[in-house]
Amino acid sequence: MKHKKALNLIKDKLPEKRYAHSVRVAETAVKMAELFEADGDKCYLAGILHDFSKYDDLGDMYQYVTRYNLDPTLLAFNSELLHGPVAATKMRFEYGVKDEDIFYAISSHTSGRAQMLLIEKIIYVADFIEPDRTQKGVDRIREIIFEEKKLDLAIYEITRLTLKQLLKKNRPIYNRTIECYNYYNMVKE
Ligand code: DGI
Ligand code: FE
Ligand code: FE
Ligand code: FE
Repeated sequence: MKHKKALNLIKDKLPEKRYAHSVRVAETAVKMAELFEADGDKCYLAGILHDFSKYDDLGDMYQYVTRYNLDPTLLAFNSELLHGPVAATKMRFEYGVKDEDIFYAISSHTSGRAQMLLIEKIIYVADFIEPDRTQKGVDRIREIIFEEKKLDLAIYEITRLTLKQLLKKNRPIYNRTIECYNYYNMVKE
């Protein structure tokens, strides 16, 4: 898919603020692509599309999980966790975005997972550190990326912060979030 088409697609579908967030994630991902020698075009496209399904109807999302045999344990969660896998599936089967890297990058952007692909890692991090993000710990993650250039360490720290927040709020934890935490805890150095 061309960048222009992707931009138009989300401009029509997402509220203004979410559109602007998506553009910032794409631009952050392109910066990171230079640093970590990834394909900048793919990073941009995945960044633009990553929150495509953020406001899709929840019942509709559950139907995609069943129809496309996505991980059935997703059915225990709400749109927070479903919007990545559903957006990736829609892009692949309804919009002809065949690229595997982009599929995984969109699909895992919320939970992460063990052994992510390079572009998948970049989108996971870019979503957390795009310039308008102000959450606790974000400046340290920016430093880890842009000064120390340690991608796996950044993933570990992001997953750790996310888990801390979820536990504090008594939220259920998705298996892949924990698998991501454990895996990057091991490989972070
Ligand atoms: O879509 P965004 O707001 O840009 O960000 P996101 O897709 O990375 O995260 C959406 C939310 O999902 C965020 O508040 C954290 C939450 N989340 C991440 N992992 C888990 C989770 N929520 C639950 N319940 N369980 C998880 O494992
Ligand atoms: Fe998201
Ligand atoms: Fe995220
Ligand atoms: Fe996002």
